[in-house]
Amino acid sequence: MSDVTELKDPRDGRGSAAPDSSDHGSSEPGSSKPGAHSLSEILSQAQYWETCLTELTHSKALKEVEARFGQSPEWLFIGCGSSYYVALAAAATMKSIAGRRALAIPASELLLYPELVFSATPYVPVLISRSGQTSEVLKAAEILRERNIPSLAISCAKGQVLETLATITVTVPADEQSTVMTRSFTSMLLALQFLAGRIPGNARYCSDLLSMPALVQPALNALPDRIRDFVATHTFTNYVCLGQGPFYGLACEYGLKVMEMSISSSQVFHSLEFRHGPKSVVTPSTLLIFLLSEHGYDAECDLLDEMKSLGGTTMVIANQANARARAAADLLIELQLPLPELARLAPCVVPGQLLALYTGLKKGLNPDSPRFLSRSVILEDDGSDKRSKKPEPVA
Ligand code: F1P
Repeated sequence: MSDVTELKDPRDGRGSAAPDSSDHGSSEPGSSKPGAHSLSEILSQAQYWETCLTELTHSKALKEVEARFGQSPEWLFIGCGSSYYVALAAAATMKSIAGRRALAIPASELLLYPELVFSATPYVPVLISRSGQTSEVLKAAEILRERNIPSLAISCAKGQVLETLATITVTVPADEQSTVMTRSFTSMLLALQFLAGRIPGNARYCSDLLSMPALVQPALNALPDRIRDFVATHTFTNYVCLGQGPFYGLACEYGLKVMEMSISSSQVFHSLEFRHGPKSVVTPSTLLIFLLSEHGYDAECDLLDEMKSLGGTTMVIANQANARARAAADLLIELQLPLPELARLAPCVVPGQLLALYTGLKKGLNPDSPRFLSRSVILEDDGSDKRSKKPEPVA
């Protein structure tokens, strides 16, 4: 039996959630112009975040989650693809904000190496899936049920099988028409961060999250034109995405967006790991993307300087850049939010989404619907993905 809480869609009673995207090189939502859906979904995020967090504040099911799972010392975040990267960032938040042990795993790890995953301590499994349909996540949910381990699910689609397998399901209304996850990624992450704030009764963190969407909107408005111009004037052969701590999961999401939306080659590292061998790939046609943290700011700036001196092209995402970061960045995105680091993870994802979108468009692709991909991976009994699309030419 699953207790489902469904949050309201921001479009209800407020007209279209998507701002006019025509100024940013694409068309109105609903048109078939390449990338139109993704662009509108990316640009609508702050509005979705606001609605999602406001609804969560009053959510009955969130209270039930707190009552049922709030004392648990250990949390296990589980997902596939982008949802696994949500899991990585959510686990980092749960550790820092709620002081609980937390781990993130791809669902396949639980299926193939359960002995490495199951712990003797009671823990809460959190099953993350936009579609609520992904075979590996459903299989993981079944295994948890067989072991009588109560679970929490978070999804963007209601009425899916995942709901019937999880003990409590929170549904966030941030689904997309596009294949690729953008606002569902950031909205599910925010919902889990809000939960991490509620568990220890950290009212300050919850209120920081609630204030973030309105504070960040002006910075987000400026992004599409800047990133589109950067993409138009540069050509890259490969992309390297770097982040530490809670930013590592975001760097993984940057790498995946670039692969999916622009069919480009990308790699992801914990920032300082990049010196230990991978830096040999740096050329001017390598875009090195630095998600600068506050914790590691100086050490990450040392790396940024070093990679710039090796001839790499750099994109830097920071809350506030100092003169050093400014000098070493070919493209600098500053959010300038008066909020702590863990309340600003969701907006840090947006530059990567736009970079991937505009790169795909420049290559003549349709980032809404990348080749070979479907919105979720549903495996047949023989383990194959029968919905995998046939090859299409790449520019
Ligand atoms: C989502 C996902 C996506 C990915 C791909 C396949 O699964 O893994 O991250 O872009 O299209 O599906 P889910 O969140 O629905 O389980």
